[in-house]
Amino acid sequence: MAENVPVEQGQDHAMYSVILGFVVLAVILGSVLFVFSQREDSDGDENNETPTPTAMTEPTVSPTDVPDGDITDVPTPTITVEPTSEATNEVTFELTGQPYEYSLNEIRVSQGDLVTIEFTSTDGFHDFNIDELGVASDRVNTGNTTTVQFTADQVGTFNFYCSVSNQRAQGMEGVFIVE
Ligand SMILES: [Cu+2]
Repeated sequence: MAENVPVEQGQDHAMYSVILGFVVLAVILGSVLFVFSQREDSDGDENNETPTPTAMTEPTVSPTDVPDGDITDVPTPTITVEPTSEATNEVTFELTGQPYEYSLNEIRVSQGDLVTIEFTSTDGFHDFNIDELGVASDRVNTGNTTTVQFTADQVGTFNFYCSVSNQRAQGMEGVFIVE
């Protein structure tokens, strides 16, 4: 009779082992299936995402960089070459006026000169004008100076004169020659 107890216990152990085996198998199978399903999902996602950024990146970079570089490089050397402004010759005359004459009767320049007239009244109210060249200075009184600047763009002999009252008729004029 003493043998019955261990036999029943052994059968119980066997039953537990079988159940445990099924549970372990179920867990392993479930894990394997889960891993496979995860891989399929992740592979699908990667395949869908990969071509999209690649396709967008390549056309954006290539056309933007290449034309900008070509357009920028071409005009820059053209602008850098600028030795054309050397031709301007600047000449300055200091001129005074008094009743009824200027300190100079004749002023002579070359065509294209940039002319500056610094005109000072030493006595009375005077100005400096050349109608043909569009020159008309401010009127200045005794001790004051005014400056006019213009380009002698046309060849010829012109009169400069004072426009105050009848001072030109009284002799306040001169000759401005562009040659
Ligand atoms: Cu005058």
